[in-house]
Amino acid sequence: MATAEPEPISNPSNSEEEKSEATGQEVVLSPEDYIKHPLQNKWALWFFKNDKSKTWQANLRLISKFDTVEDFWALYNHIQLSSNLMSGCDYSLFKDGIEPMWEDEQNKRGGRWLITLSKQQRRQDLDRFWLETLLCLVGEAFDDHSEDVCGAVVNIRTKGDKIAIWTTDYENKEAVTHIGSVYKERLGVPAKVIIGYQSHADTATKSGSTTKNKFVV
Ligand code: MGP
Repeated sequence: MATAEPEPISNPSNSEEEKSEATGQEVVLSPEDYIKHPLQNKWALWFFKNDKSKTWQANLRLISKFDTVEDFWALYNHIQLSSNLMSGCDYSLFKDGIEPMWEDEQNKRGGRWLITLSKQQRRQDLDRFWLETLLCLVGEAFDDHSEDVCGAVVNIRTKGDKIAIWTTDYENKEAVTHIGSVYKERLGVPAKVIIGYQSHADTATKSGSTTKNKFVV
């Protein structure tokens, strides 16, 4: 990963020497002190703003990409909280190379674990659920099944906000159910509250207001 690559160091102890400004004495820096902490994947954050004069795809904008812990926090701290966005807006965080849309090759056979929030939950839960979702992604929280994760989306909507984790293949039952149960636990959703997984194919072709669940946890 380019940003995490250390400069070549001639020092055999793999540490760097630097003069302390205060004392003028040499201080030894270990790589921990000057290398940003690499993430397993590179991620891209996208923003959607509902402008009805444009197509859905034209309303989607890439904000920026990061692949270190430090750059994740720099970006997170720089942008608005989800609860401050206007209704109709989305944030999406996807692995670099996957576009946050059903049509992407990595999404078209996939689906999403959907968390639907009540209007009151915008104040109570939205921002902390979204941050926890981001941490599940960048921290690869789903063990080997993290490979199936494509990204996550938060939709800010007057009728009730939504947060979802998108995975690559709804037929990968083991991966999908593992991701769902870990995600539910990480959010602290009570056991009696059921969350559902729907395929994008069903969501994209739904006729009524609900899409049938392929899995629940
Ligand atoms: P939405 O933004 O996911 O949910 O989809 P919203 O606004 O709560 O609406 P609801 O239908 O779920 O109640 C709204 C609309 O945006 C969809 O009906 C599509 O027209 C369009 N849209 C959403 N997504 C995620 C995609 C996508 O991946 N590809 C394309 N082409 N259109 C999409």
